[in-house]
Amino acid sequence: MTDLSRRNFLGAGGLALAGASMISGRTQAAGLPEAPTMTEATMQPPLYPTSGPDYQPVVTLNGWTLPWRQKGAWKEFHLVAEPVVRELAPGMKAHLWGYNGQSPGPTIEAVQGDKVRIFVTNRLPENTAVHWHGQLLPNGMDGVGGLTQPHIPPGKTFVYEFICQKSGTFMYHPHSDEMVQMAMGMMGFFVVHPRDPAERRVDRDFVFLLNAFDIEAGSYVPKVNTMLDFNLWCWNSRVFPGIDPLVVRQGDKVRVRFGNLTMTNHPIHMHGYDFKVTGTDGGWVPEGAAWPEVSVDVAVGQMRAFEFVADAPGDWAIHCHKSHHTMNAMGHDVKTYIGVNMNKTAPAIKKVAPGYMPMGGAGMGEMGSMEMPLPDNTLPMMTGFAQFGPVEMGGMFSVVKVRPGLAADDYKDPGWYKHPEGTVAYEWTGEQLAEPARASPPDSGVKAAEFRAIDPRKRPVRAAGGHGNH
Ligand SMILES: [Cu+2]
Repeated sequence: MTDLSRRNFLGAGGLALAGASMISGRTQAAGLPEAPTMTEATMQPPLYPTSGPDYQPVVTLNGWTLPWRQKGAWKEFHLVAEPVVRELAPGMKAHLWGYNGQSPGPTIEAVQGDKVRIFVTNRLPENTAVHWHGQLLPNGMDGVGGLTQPHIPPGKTFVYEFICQKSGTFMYHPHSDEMVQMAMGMMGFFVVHPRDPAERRVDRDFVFLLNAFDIEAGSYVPKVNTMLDFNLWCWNSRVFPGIDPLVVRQGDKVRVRFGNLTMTNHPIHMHGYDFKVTGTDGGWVPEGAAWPEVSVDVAVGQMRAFEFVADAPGDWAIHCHKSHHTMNAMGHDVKTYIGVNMNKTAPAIKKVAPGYMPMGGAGMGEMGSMEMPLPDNTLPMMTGFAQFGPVEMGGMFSVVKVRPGLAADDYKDPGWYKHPEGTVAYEWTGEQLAEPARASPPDSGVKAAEFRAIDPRKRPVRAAGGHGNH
């Protein structure tokens, strides 16, 4: 495709596509809209509409919005299902399946009442089909292979046509060899904006999908039959510290939307604010009924949206509150060594397992600052550094960075928050403090200093009657 015809195509999508150079075109058979592709894993600028009703576009964490072509009354999109390489965070790439060069696929944005025509080309080695999760549409457009349509064979293109009947938050994903294709990363976000741009208007609107992979240390391809014990908990197929910050101008009205295509629920918790849950699977929550929360649980297959006014500047953590979901692969299958003196044990283990590193005799926090030898293409389980030291996180964790005076479309990482003097927790160096009152614990027969991870049933048997607790 020539530069000129590409410009014509992008004209439908918008001038604001500053990252256009990163979108490489593909020549399609006559009549098909271009299927742009993206390989950059960083968040692309919002794609403003240049035709049709106005709206405030969303930004996709570590992702992008699929440009479309207006053809008569129809907005035409082109998805290509294909194998992709996705960097999960610097230091690890995964061999996945996705759409248009990436997992997840691009976000689709439309307006309530839009007629959308979505071409889906299958470049996978097996059949696929796309389900438009949450959309109200004719049964035959619902994308359930075998049930509502024939599966799309490799090499073929199918067309989906429907009217976006209501605004809200939706997803798309395969309904054909579904477990394998979702375990391989096939999914995308779908946002339908209200017809009236003043309705539910916000200044910044962030979207991401929750997804999970099970990739063994040192390997690239997810295990596709894992049911629960995934080891990489992702937002848009990225893990901390690879997940973009949510950059916000102080005073902005902000919406965060997410959909859950993992196999478990995720209580998403944001620090520093309470927020209102304004959107669920079925649509918008009436304003008077929106619940105040600081965490919102999102079940398997659900979508949620919450909103807040960003009045408090700072670097506010946002994360899943299941603590093993803020850890990367190496955090799984680690034995508990609290209280164990590894100085004695480690040399013995090192003899049989060279390169072995003792973990966590005093908790695992020390892991956050350690450079431990890892297999290639493997992320540390706890990682990331900020201005005060190691963050000791991984997985589903990012930072909402609220700053005064940003430009309306400035999503660049502003660096770490400069705290006003006297507003950071500090070490006490004054006079010795009196001992605080404390509860006296029941006697378990072990002194606190000797708490360790041993099975009490395996302790030597005491002589009968020899224990004060009886
Ligand atoms: Cu979680």
